[in-house]
Amino acid sequence: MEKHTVEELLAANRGKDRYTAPDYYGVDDLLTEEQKLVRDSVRDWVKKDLSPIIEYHAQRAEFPHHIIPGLGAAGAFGPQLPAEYGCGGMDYTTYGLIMMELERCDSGIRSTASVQGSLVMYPIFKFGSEEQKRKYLPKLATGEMMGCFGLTEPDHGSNPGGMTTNFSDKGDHYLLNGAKMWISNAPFADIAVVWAKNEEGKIRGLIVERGMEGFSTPETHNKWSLRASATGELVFQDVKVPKENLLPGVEGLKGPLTCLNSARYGISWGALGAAMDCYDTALRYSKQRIQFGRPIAGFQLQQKKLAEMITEITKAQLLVWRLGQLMDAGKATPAQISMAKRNNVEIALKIGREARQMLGGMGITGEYPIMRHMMNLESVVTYEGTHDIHLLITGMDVTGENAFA
Ligand code: TGC
Ligand code: FAD
Repeated sequence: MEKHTVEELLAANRGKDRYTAPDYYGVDDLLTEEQKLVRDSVRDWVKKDLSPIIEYHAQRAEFPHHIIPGLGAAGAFGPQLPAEYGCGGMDYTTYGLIMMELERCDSGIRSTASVQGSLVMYPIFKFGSEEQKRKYLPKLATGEMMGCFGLTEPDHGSNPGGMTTNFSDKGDHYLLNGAKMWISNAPFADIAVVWAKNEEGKIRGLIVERGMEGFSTPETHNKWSLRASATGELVFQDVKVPKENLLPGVEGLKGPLTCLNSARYGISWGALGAAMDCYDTALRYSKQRIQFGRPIAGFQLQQKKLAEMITEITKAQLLVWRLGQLMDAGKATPAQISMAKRNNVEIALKIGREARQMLGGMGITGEYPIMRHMMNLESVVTYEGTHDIHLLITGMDVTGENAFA
């Protein structure tokens, strides 16, 4: 693919994004003016600065580094965390709306934001010392510093409790050894929040900084999914981690899983955004595409697809709106979050596939976003707990029987 500058891409593609958000049940009326204001400003930023460049970067499998300050200014990094640490000070519904607008454009960009906000900033805020919060959070909020989250290992994905990455106490520092795999943002992150076992086998969180000797972040190539997001490994070979980099506030698997609640919540909104974009694209196309002398929107089979898509989107919008209320009230359970993540990613995948067919051959090209959404969603259905794992969490919640034990 021919190389282009950002300026060339913006000049060629600005104004082409004609997204109109579907809102069949007037869910907008349930939002506050402030929530709508933030949502609309992120939507405008996406149309102006992200949509024009995203396809190019996805095709080239390159993360668009130049957007980081824009994401920070749009409030995408830790909007739900307190303003006293330079964060957004907003509610969880607003956080969800921001993730929805980003993933409407591309799941990989939402990934970057949800890792930063929910998996790096959130654990530092929730489990970090006051010094750690003051040192890292303001810079992470603007994007001056970027982070990643290391939980998954080559041999421990769905079962993170089996992790083997470990650290030992060497008096004035810890010595960290092991490896993490499939880590979003790893290739460029300045810091990594890493979950590892201590000498007693207890899981703790450590903040590992780029540049520490023995720490490397090789990039994972040849992905057909999330191509605009950078994924990599975290390799630790006798890394000396200062003692002040241990997160003091939590011990055990509940540490990383608590962070996942926040990130999975954001994904439930985000995946819905991708579904809404697929529907909106297919609806517009169906009104313009003429076959057999009339717009394909007039054929009953195409109407069935669109009617079923908007029905699922409307149900999913109501689901996340209610979940946002529960999050803001501090009442959302992990199982409720699992249900929303699983449902909304599943409907997004199905809607993507149907929408792709409605565009016929054009649906497989980069002229339209649908195929990119479909491929991205194949990662989203797997990360942050697979489709199966979330089903088993719901199963355990309703029956009281633990299928993992
Ligand atoms: P189990 O024995 O059930 O629980 C261990 C401890 O954790 C507590 N707990 C939770 N706490 C907070 N939130 C939750 N959601 C929690 N779930 C469990 C639990 O109460 C217990 O606490 P305690 O005090 O008794 O010790 O754990 P298990 O080993 O049986 O595993 C349970 C299972 C399978 C549900 C869990 O491990 C799981 O969710 N597996 C999926 C792994 C996963 O989601 N990995 C995600 C990696 S990060 C990622 O994918 C980022 S992609 C980001 C992007 O690019 O956007
Ligand atoms: P496995 O756990 O090996 O699962 C394989 C299959 O077995 C799945 O279908 C699963 O549902 C099924 N399965 C497993 N256990 C059970 C069971 N008990 N019952 C029934 N079925 C079961 N991780 C991070 O820590 N940080 C990141 O930033 C991050 N980013 C990622 C980015 C991308 C693009 C991808 C693809 C992954 C990322 N991950 C990250 C890892 C992700 O969380 C894991 O891939 C995921 O948790 C699944 O683990 P696994 O791939 O090892 O699959």
